[in-house]
Amino acid sequence: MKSLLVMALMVAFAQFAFAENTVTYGWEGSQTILGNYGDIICTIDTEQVHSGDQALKVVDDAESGTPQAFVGWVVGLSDGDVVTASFWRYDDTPSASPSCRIWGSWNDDPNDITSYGGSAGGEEDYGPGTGWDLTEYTWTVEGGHPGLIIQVRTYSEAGATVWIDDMTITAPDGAEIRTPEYAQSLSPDTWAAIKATF
Ligand SMILES: [Ca+2]
Ligand SMILES: [Ca+2]
Repeated sequence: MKSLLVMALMVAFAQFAFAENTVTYGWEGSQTILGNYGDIICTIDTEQVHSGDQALKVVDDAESGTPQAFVGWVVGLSDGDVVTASFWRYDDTPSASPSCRIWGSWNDDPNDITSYGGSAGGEEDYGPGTGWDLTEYTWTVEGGHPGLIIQVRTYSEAGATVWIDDMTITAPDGAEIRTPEYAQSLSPDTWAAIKATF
């Protein structure tokens, strides 16, 4: 009886110790992205939708390079923490551009999304390019970076277009998961100042 109690306590403690926080975002409101790097145009769109009525339309606006749309931002992380993110992506050009990947970069200031701490890597797979597919990647925090930015990277030329929908981000309890909705929680002045830095 006593050992059962101990086991129950151990299970309860394990659940507490590994508690996770999961947030989803489906672009059903008016917020598009948290920020960007390079020339990329993001709008709320209804042409291709995975679920609900809307998705994020991502248009590469750069002649070369890999512009990035920042769709998630996790702060309050410590080394060893694990963050998993996924989203559905749409492209209908198998083995050819346009295509996109889920990628990450480290962020070193929870008040500044432009604070770049280096690439955090991502999922190499471009997907089948036969419509909607789910792409996912898991990062383990290292190097003392307190934040992670989750990106859509496009690999194509100006005008190439993909769609993104139904993002899920899981992080340890205690970390704060910010989706594009986070922009609404800031005062208009603060958000205008952040946007002006891009
Ligand atoms: Ca949606
Ligand atoms: Ca493609």
